[in-house]
Amino acid sequence: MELTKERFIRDFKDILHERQLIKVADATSVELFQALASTVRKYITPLWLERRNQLIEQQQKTAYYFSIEFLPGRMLETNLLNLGILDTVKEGFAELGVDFEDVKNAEYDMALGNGGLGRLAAAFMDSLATTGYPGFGNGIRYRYGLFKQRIVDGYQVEIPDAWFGSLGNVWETRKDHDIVDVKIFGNVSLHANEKGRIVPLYENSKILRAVPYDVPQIGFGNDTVNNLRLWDVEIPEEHELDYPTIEARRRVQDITAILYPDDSSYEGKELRLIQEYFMTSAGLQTIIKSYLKQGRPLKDIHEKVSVHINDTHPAVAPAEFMRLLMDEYDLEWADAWNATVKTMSYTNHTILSEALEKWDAELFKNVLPRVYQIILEIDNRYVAEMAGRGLDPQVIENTRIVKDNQIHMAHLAIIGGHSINGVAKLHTELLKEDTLRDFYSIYPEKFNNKTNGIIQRRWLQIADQPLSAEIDKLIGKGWRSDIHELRKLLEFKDDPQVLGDFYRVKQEAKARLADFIKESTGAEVSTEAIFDVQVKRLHAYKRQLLNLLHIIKLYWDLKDNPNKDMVPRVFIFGAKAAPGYHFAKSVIKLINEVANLVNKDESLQGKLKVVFLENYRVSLAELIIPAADVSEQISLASKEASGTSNMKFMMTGAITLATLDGANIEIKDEVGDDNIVIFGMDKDQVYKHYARHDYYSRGVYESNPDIRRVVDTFVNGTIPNVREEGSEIYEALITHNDEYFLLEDFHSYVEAQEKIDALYRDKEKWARMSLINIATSDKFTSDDTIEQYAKEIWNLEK
Ligand code: 26Q
Repeated sequence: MELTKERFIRDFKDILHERQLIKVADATSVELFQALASTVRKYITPLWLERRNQLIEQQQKTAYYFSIEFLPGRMLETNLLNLGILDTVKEGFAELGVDFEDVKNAEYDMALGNGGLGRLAAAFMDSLATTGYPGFGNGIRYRYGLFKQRIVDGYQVEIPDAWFGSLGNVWETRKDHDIVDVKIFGNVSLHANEKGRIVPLYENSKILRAVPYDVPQIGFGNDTVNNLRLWDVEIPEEHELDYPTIEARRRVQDITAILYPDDSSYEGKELRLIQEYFMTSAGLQTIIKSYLKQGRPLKDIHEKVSVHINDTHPAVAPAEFMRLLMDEYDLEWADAWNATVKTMSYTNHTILSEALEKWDAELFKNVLPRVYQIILEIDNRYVAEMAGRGLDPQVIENTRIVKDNQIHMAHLAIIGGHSINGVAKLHTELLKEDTLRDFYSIYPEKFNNKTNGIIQRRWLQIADQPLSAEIDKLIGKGWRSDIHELRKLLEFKDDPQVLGDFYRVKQEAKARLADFIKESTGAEVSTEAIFDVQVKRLHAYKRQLLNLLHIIKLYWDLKDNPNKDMVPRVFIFGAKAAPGYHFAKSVIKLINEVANLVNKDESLQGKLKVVFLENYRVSLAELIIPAADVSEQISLASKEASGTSNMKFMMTGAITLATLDGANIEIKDEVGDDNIVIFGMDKDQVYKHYARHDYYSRGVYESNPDIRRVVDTFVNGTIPNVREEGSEIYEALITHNDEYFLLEDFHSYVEAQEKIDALYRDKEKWARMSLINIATSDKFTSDDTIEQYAKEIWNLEK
């Protein structure tokens, strides 16, 4: 949009005076933020309305992205950038004497997600608007987002995240006219109505009110505004007698109270099922209503609507859609099923078996009696159809939805939809060959890959402005709207001047992070050191512990030989552990105590520092990632579906130290073998161990004195205050046979780290690698990922 500085200043002052009754000079940064956000909203409103009208008029096919998590982080700067008014606002603020950074930092992260899956959903919202496709999000307006993490005595402490606090969420708009009801519990019996149709009769069910709050999603430079719809729950006034106690009312409010803080693990909790159904049913109901306004037949709804199921959390969608089409809108089974399968599509985000959602049939039936009946019917018809095709009975049994008294949500999503995709090449291959092999044999045409992506605007333009400015100087600003122009940087890969400038920009980012580290932890770190970073959720398969084993090895090396020739290293961690994940919490404690041990030890001459930054979140990532020299992507091969932080590090010029897992493989394909450091077993070697059952970690431990020395450190009193945690970790590695093969990959990892040390000594060579990483990172823009979803899965037009 067009905006002059003068006009902005006037609008901003008006709103500040009107809303806060205060002058600029007296306002706090929170008040300034609120006023600025309100100003932005004012600018968005006409575009938002126009978009709505345009979509209604043109009757374009629309995709709805159903996700139990959305993790946008802060939205102010992205909104300004996408509207094309970021520079104007900054200039205006300079004139008003307001520090833009302070105001920006006053915004709370919107953290309605755990990690990769939620962050990807938020990225897709931005990319849908940016590419101009009609694509809307559908999720839950949690009152508490992902917990805030504090570290106390080295332990993780969780604090509730009351993210919209007392001020409310400035970006949202409540939409009373789109309120719908959602029914749960009770009994259902089937009766014939006057037309002879079988209809369900509900008794004693509970009725919930679903209230939508819409958050605008602004496209970059195209004045397009899409919608992220988040549902809140209320008690319908006309049913208030059903909730006669404070306890009963609270149970309703609980439905949207908190985001489950588990990542990659599943627990069969009733409340979680209600959350999933609540947002799915509410979303589908409004979708059908708005489709019907077009005056087209419901049985053709798939021509105008796509519903995407982000992991299995909304996978009740096919069954609920069937229920709505048949029970509420009188469609016959065959028409309803045809429309359902053509409407639904599903993304799988993990092959870890503990993450696959399976609901206990009794629990499911109790919460969703009618949907349960429909699932049984879908399952029966599936079995009959497959038997009719002469399919191997074992394959049918493996793939059916209801078995062993459990409902397999992934199976429902695959059978009830037309597309299933993985999130990186390797991941999709593993789904086809292994996890979902039987389904692949039945429906090969449903399987496809969509490698994840990231929003380059947030990670390069916003998070790394100095680097962006440097790039502008070399290749102009075209890359800011066409990321593929980044490849032009390759022309400069042998230009010592350019490489020197890139090196300097990285050092500046490191200096900013070093200041923050000093401020938040007290640790002093030198920017001459290699900044070696691992930030992501804490999980055994991601192997933060392998990183720690290497740190302990370096500690002993330096103790043995204080003059060891090594480039100083700062190991930086950021990670939240699921509150009930004991092992992960022990690893956090150990990292912190190793930090205490090494950071204070003068004999190490500052060559080794360890920093754990608390409360890792999107806004902290924006500070940390541009400052990394080394990106640790060290999951056991086959376990990390894709990873997305790996892409962010690459884009801001870190060198990836990685296993051949997830999207690391595709990063390697882009940068070439010389510009990445790969180590460890590949997926075939891992699978061989599984097949042969021949891994014996105690054997590795006993026959390798260096490994023994490192592992023994956990239990011999070297690390202070870790008696319990140390022995737990020791047990996991030695007694419980080291589930993620840390000891097997240890030597290869140490060698890779030595290679990093050697490479870093040649500054020019390092800077060249860094430049090549940046130049080829265009491959991972989520704008392209969304183009692929839109064309290949959803069949959208612009
Ligand atoms: C399920 C049931 C009950 C409670 C919680 C959950 C739950 C919640 C979140 C299960 C899984 C998740 C999150 C999974 C996730 O983030 N997976 C990551 O997805 C990224 C985007 O595709 C990939 O890059 C990562 O590799 C993958 O780990």
